[in-house]
This record gives sequence, structure tokens and C-alpha cells, in this order.
Amino acid sequence: MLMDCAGKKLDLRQPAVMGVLNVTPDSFSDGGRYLNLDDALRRAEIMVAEGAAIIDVGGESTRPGAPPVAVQEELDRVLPVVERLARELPISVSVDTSKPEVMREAARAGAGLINDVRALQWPGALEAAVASGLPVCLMHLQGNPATMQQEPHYADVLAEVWAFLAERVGVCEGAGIPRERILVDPGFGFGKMLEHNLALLRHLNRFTGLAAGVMVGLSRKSMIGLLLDAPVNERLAGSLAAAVIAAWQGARIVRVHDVRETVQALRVCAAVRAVD
Ligand code: 7PJ
Repeated sequence: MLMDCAGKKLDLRQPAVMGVLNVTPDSFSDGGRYLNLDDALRRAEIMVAEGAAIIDVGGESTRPGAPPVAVQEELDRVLPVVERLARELPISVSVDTSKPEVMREAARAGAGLINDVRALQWPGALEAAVASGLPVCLMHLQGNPATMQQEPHYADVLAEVWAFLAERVGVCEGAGIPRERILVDPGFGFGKMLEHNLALLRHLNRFTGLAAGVMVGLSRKSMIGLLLDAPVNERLAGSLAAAVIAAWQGARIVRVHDVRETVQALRVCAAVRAVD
């Protein structure tokens, strides 16, 4: 399956790797490193060379307790990077945002996908996404980033996350975004305890029929850290294991910091699975 991302094709016949490019001063694993435009482009070019199929640019840190970012601040962080990468890279650029203004301007600047951890629930976001004509990724989040890890609670995490995503897919379809342009993401670590994250990963295949594909972000997350008792820079092997478990169950996009290693791991996974 090929997804049209503002003219660039995203090949989802095999699991694709999305490289993370945070342009925030405070992200948990690479905050503050790519604030300069040339540094951001250089980092993105490395990820392309390592086999990334798409680069996700984010200007709002959603780590637990992160402070909110004003619209203009997020626009200032994200737009120059999106514009430059969209122009200079052979692959498409995704924008990780919940703000309609950022969606609109990023689309104008050449972004090829809207990745919203709040599933287009903020006022105006759905309309902005529809107007952009771009594919979207809808993620599940319980609560909000400031407080989401304080007391996440579910009676049935699988059923609740599934029902939320199904509802959001329905709303998006109703608003005019065709199913072929909708990805869903259970939102690992977003208002979830370890047991919730493990249940979602164990049964990820239940989500594959909801829309055009499942995306996951597991890279270096605290669930890996908890399982391994390892700091953020020592979570590569655990992140690869999680990526393979997701891809084995049909995840189409894996959002990661370590592109080269993930591309290799997923290539082995895809060869054994041999789907097309
Ligand atoms: C995710 C994301 C994720 C999607 C972040 C981090 C935190 N977008 N943005 N899914 N995570 N779709 O990279 O750990 O899991 S920011």
C-alpha cells in the first residue's frame, strides 16, 4: 500500500521507519539538540541515509509534566524545519502537533502527514486536517501530558483504546478524511502504566483493521526503561525488541530515534513474515 503524503509516496507494504526529529528544548531523549536549522537538516539527512521512510518533526514536548507551548513558539520552532526538509529531502515530512494553526502552516510549508497525539480533538484541528488533504495519525492519550502518568486507570485497556480510536476514525471519515489516509496509534506511554503498555503491545494485531494502518512509538520509552532498569541512552536493544513485536503483528509505521538499527531489525522481521 502506498500512501500519498503531499506528492511523496510512503510505501507501507513493508513496515516503514519514521525518524524522530524533535525541535524542542526539553524532549526527554534528544531535547535541545536540533534547534538550529542546519543541525536539524543534517540529522534528518542521516536518518534518510539510514533508511527512514518519513521524518516526524515535533515542536511540543509531550513528556509527562512538560509545560504547554504557545502557538507562535511552536510555529517558530517547526515551520522553518518542515519547509527546509520538505524541500531538500527525498522523503516526506510529518508534523507532530495538536494545534490547527501549526497543521495549516506546516501543510503549506510542505508537510506530508499530520501526527496528532490528541487525535484531532482540539478545537479546529479536525477542520485544519481535512482542509490540508493530508493523511493523519490519530493517537490515544488518557488525560493530558501534564498529568497523564499520575493515575492512569482502565477497566479494559484494549477495549477502551480500541473504542476511542474507532470513534475518532469514524469522526474523521465523517468529516471527509478517507480511511485510506488514516493511521491509528495506541499511544504507548500516554496515560498508561507498564501493564497497560504490555497488554496493548501483546494484542496490537487487534488494531490493524481499524483504518489504513497502525503506527507505534515505543522507542526509548519508559516502559522499556522499567523492564530493563536502564536509562534513556541504554534502551536500544529493548526498543528493537518492541519494534519487532509490533511489526510482527502488522504495525505499518514504527516511530524511532535509532533509525539504522530499527530498519535492520524490521527487515529481518518482514522477510520472515513475508507479507505484501
Ligand atoms: C508518540 C508520538 C507516539 C505518535 C511522541 C516520545 C514522545 N506520536 N509522539 N506516537 N510519541 N503517533 O517520542 O517518546 O508514541 S513524543
